[in-house]
Amino acid sequence: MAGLTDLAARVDDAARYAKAIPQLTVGIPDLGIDDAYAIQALSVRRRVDRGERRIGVKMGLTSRAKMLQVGVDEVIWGRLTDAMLLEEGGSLSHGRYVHPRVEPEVAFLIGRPLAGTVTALEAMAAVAGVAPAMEIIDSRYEAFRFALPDVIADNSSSSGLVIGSFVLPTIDIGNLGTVLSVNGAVRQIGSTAALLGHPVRSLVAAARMVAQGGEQLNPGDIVMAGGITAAHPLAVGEYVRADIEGLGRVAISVRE
Ligand code: 0L1
Ligand code: MG
Repeated sequence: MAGLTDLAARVDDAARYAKAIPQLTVGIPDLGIDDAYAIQALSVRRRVDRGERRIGVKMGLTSRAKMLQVGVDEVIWGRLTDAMLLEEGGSLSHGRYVHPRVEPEVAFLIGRPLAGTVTALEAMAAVAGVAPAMEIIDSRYEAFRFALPDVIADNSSSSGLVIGSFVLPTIDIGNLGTVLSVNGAVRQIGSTAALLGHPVRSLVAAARMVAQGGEQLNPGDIVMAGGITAAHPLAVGEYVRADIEGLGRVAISVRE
């Protein structure tokens, strides 16, 4: 089997140059989850070595529907860097990605250190703000197909994020109606309850999983809580907007 460092370079290059690669598990069918997270960490370290700054984490497969789709009963996580931030109301270049998709999310802004096994109450007490958000996911694997270790190694498909205005976490975010529209037409509807019943459960999982990786959530970190609806495949010329009841809206356009 190729070394973990080589595999990290493979997924990092695929993301950097927007060139799809075969699934790692095709060549390495017994690639394990721990090795997959090690590849992810090494690939993000390459980005940090190029000058990117870590700004938080994304949680993935946080809805039962997505878990069933992939055949797992555990969420996954990935690392966010400043190079992935997209300006709210701005545009993204489709050509920078392999086959990008967008999904509406809730973003948490961490105000106090958080790690390990925590209750929902403790997790919310560490939150300084909540915001409407969208994640750009882009599998670096051909045809957007992967097994669980593949997607974990590929930074859990995370590629970009658009964050709206943070508000104080005083509103109940447990069941907020969410609409994803494209060029003014509704494409997806859902509720924040799709995120494990309540988005805070995603934050609880984030605290546990980063601690398993020897890390913690720090003040100023962003935690993307997961896709509220199915992801929408992006096309050039689209104007995509997510509206989350009571939280606000966030939008982006797609250029070549
Ligand atoms: O953010 C997500 O839930 C996506 C995680 C990876 C699966 C996918 O790329 O659809
Ligand atoms: Mg997501």
